[in-house]
Order: sequence, then C-alpha cells, then structure tokens
Amino acid sequence: MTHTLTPTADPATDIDDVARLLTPDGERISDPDLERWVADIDAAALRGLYRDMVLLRRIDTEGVALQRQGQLGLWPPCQGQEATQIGTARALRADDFAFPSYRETGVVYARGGKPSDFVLAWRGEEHSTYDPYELNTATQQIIIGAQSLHAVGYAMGIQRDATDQVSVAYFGDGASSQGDVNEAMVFASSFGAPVVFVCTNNQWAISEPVTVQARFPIAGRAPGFGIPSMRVDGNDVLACLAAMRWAIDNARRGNGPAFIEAVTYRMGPHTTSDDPTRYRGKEEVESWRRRDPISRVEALLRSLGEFDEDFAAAVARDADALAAEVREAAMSARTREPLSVLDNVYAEPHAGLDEQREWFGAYLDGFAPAAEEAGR
Ligand SMILES: Cc1ncc(C[n+]2csc(CCOP(=O)(O)OP(=O)(O)O)c2C)c(N)n1
Ligand SMILES: [Mg+2]
Repeated sequence: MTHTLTPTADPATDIDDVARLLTPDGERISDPDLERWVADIDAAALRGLYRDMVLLRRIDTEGVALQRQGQLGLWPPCQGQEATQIGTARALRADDFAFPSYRETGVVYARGGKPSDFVLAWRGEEHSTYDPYELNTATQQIIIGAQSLHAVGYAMGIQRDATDQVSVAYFGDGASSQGDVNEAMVFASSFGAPVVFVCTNNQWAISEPVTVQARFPIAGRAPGFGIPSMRVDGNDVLACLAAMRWAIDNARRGNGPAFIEAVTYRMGPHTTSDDPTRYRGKEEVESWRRRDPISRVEALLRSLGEFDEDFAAAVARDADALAAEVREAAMSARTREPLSVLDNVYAEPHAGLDEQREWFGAYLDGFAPAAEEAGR
C-alpha cells in the first residue's frame, strides 16, 4: 500500500459512476458484484417491486396534495427515491430493525406501516403512527443523523443477544457531514456491529448540493472507517435490492458493518415548505426524470413480455384505493387539544416538559380574549 492516499475519483457529481443492473432505459445489464444477489428475482417478483413503487408514489402524491389543501402541516416528498427505499427495505427480514429518516415513507410502508396512519404524524396528531416494536422500525427521525447512533447501539445489542438480526441506519448525503454519522461508523467498525448504513444521496440537503458535502463519492469514505461499501444506482431497484442483500449478508455472517451509497434524486421540494426553483434549474430536474425508477422497471417488464394493460390497470386501481384511504384518514382526523402534544413524550414526570406545558398553556390562553371578542 502506498502511504500517500490521494482522492482519484471525480467529485461526487459523477452520477454514472455507479454499479447497476438496469440502464436508465430499462435494459438489463450484467454486473458480477450485484447479479448473484438477485438471481431469484423472476418476473412475478419484479412486478411486485414495480407495484410497491407505484403505490409508494401514489401515497407520496396524496401526502403532498393533502398538505397543499391545508390538511397536513408538512410532507417530505420522496418522489424519485422509490427504488432506493423499496429495493433496500425489501431485502430486510421482518425481525431486522430499521432506523429511517423523515423521508423514508417507502421504508415504513415496506415494513408494514399503514399508509392511512402516515398522515396523522404529518398532521401533528401523533408523534409516531406505529409501534416501533411491531414493525421493527424506529419512529422516523428528524434530527439529522441521530438515528445512525441508535442503529449502531441496537446492533451492539444484537451482538450481546447473539442473534443473527441486522440493524439498518438510513440517512442522507447531507447527514453524512454530521458528527453523529461519523461517530456511528467508528463504533460500528470498532465493535464489528451488524449494521448496514444506507446513505441516500439524493443530490441535495435542502438547498445545499452534495458537492458541498463531499469532494469524493460518499461511499469512498466508508473504507477509511474499515467498512466495506458499494456505490449503486439508487434509481435501479434491482441494484438496490442486490447491494442491500450483499450488505445484510455481510452483517448477518458476523463480518460487521457495510455501507451503501444509493445515488438518486429528490424530484420534489425538500418539504412542502420549500421552493426548489430558488436553487436548482429545470434542466437538472428534467435530466433526472429520464432516469425515473418506475418507468425503467416498466420498460424491462415490457421487454420481457411481462407487462400488460390488465396488470397496469390493477396496480393503478390498488394505488387509487390506497390514496382514498390516506385521504379519508386525513379528512376524518380529529384535531387534538394543542397541549396534548406534550403527552407521551416521557414515561415519567419531567421538569423541563412541565415548564414547557406551563409556557404553552399561557400562550394559548393569550388567544382567549381575541376569541371572546370575535364571539361578541
Ligand atoms: C441536527 C439537525 N440539524 C439541522 C436540521 C435541519 N435539516 C432538516 S433536513 C436537513 C437536510 C438533510 O439533508 P440530507 O441528509 O441530504 O437528507 P434529505 O433531506 O435530502 O433526505 C437539515 C439540515 C435538522 N433537522 N437536524
Ligand atoms: Mg439529501
């Protein structure tokens, strides 16, 4: 080994320097590192992945629409990231434990979360809309990168229980700059913890491009921590499934952590509160539209003679039915008493929370005279 290590790759912007099994046009290509992990994926399984992604996009579209109609406080769109979320989550076993971020709607869906419940969190009715221990999925994290520490801690617990479960930390390109994520990688590597790091490089951290976070592909950092990594096309569901199976197998066999960088794109705004036209051009968005993860699987299925209009119509019907459930859940939600937001945060009394309750109560009381006035 040379003792002078110099970055040789192009900056993180080279979106085609990735492992893939499907070209953006849906042509199946060979990759010896990936293909052995998906040898069992037949046409029926491919159609299942396609259906998952279409349903996810529909849930996401409905979430955005409900926020625009004032039914939700916020929604973090995941359009464009369906292959990354579905491909990686579908590689997990039910008893593995996932630690997703706010944008991983598809991971929670794939873990068995009920889409009509998702809106309750984004409406501010619930802190978590599922029991983490039922889905083996932690509540979606909003503190950037924090869940990577939780995932490593959980993985170290798995080691002590001596089971063959695996834990997964999902985070973004921006999060890769956080101390938490880097500390998590040091611990995972030092303890050989059975954890998979999935970094969704969707090119943006709100308005900061990935080139500000990384002058070298993010996957290239992991080996420096002693963690093997793979950089895959995050819009190729087969590649994501294959890479995740590789990483999970590594962890399950006791070889310690593995790292995946999924190179994809956030087609929508950061959240419904963001206007991406302020910081990125139309051409960039359009160039990624041509790499759409759903249409490339459709193209592959068509070329195999495995996609017909009956199948497409059945999936569209299922998507519409799911969207109707999501909408109904939002429209029939009962807005809770504002102070209840502080309930169920801690199991035991908590002085800091009591103080916040008092402050918030006084603030709410401040509206009473105005309401009385309006009533008169
Ligand atoms: C510790 C912390 N710092 C800042 C924020 C504000 N914030 C919310 S999302 C975000 C960008 C995250 O970008 P990335 O990790 O790429 O994930 P993406 O939103 O693209 O999915 C920031 C800085 C936060 N939630 N938590
Ligand atoms: Mg990002």
